[in-house]
Amino acid sequence: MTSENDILFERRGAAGLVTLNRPRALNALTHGMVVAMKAKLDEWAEDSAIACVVVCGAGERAFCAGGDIRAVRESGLAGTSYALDFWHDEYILDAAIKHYPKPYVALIHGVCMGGGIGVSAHGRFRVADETALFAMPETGIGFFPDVGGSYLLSRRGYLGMYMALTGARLKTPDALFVQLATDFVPAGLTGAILEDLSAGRPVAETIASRAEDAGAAPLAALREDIERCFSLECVEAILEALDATGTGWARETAAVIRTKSPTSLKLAFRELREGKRLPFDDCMRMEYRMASRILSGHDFYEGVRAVLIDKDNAPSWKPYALGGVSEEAIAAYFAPLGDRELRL
Ligand code: QUE
Repeated sequence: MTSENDILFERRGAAGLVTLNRPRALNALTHGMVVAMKAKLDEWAEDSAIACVVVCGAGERAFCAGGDIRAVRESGLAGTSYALDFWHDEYILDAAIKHYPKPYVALIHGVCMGGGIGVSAHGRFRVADETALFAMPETGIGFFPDVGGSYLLSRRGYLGMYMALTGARLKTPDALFVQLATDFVPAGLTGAILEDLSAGRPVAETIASRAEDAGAAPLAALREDIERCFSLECVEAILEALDATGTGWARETAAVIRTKSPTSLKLAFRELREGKRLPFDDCMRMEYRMASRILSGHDFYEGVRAVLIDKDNAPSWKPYALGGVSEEAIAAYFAPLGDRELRL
C-alpha cells in the first residue's frame, strides 16, 4: 500500500520538485505514486508560478529501479485489479511527461531502469551523474520493455534492439550515446542546478553551464557489430549472427540473450519493429495491450520470482526455447482490447 511519504512534492521557488521516496526499494514506483505524480504534474502545468519540474530519487543507490513488480505479481496471481490499474496509470503518467508543456528535468543518479526510464527519458532534460546506470531489463523477468520502450528504443538505430534483448546496463557515457541521458553533470553539482532552477534561471543554460564531457562511450566502438547483428529479421537470426561473429563481446552477448525469456525476446523484437512506425500515444496503447496479456501468461510470474523474490536467478521459462514460441502466440499479445483499451 502506498504511504503518503512514498513520493514528495515541494515548491522550490520557480521549480516544482518531485522526489521518489522509497529508497529501500530503490524508489520503485507504486500505483499510488504514479497517480499522485500525474495529478501534481497537471496542477503545476496550470500554475504560472512554476517554470519547470524537477524529478529525483531519494537515497544513494537509485533514481528509480522500475515498478513495484512484487505487488504487480501478487495482484496478477490473486486476480485483483492492482496490476492493470498500475500499468494503465503509469503509462498515462509517461505520456503526460512526453507531452508536458513546461521544461521537465530528471536528475539521475544510481539505478535507472524500466519505470525509471519512463519517468525520465520522455522529458526534455535527463541529467546523469557518474553513478548513473541505465537499463531496460524486462526480458529477464518475462516481461517486455514497456513505459514507452517501443517508441524510445526503436528510434535509436539498432542500439535500442540491443538494449531491449540483452537488458544491458549502460553507464553515463553510453547513456548519452543512445540519448537516454542528455547531459553529464558530476554528482557534486546537481544541487546547484536545483538552486538555479528555483531562482527561475533558464533551464537549458543552467544545465549546460555545469555539464562536462563524460568521456568515450564503449558502445560507439561496438556500433558496427551491433547494427549488423541486431538489424536482422528475427531473434534467431540475431543469435546466429552473434555466434558467427567470433569476438568475446559477441559470445557474451549471445549467452546473455539465451538466459532471457524466449517469449519476452519475441515480444520485444516485434514491439520495437511495430513501435518504429507508430506515434508515441499509439506505442503506449500497444504496450498496454501487451501488459494486459502478460498477466495470463507464465513467464512474468516466474521471472519476478527468480530475480526479485527467491533471487535464485534461475527462472524456468515456458516455452523454454525460441522455437516453442509461435507467431500466433506472439500476435495474440498485440490484439486490441475492445472497451478496455488505454485511454490517453
Ligand atoms: C527487471 C525489472 C525490474 C527489476 C529487475 C529486472 C523492475 C524493478 C526492480 C526492482 C529492484 C529492486 C527493488 C525493487 C524493484 O527490479 O522493474 O523494489 O528493491 O522495479 O530484471 O523490470
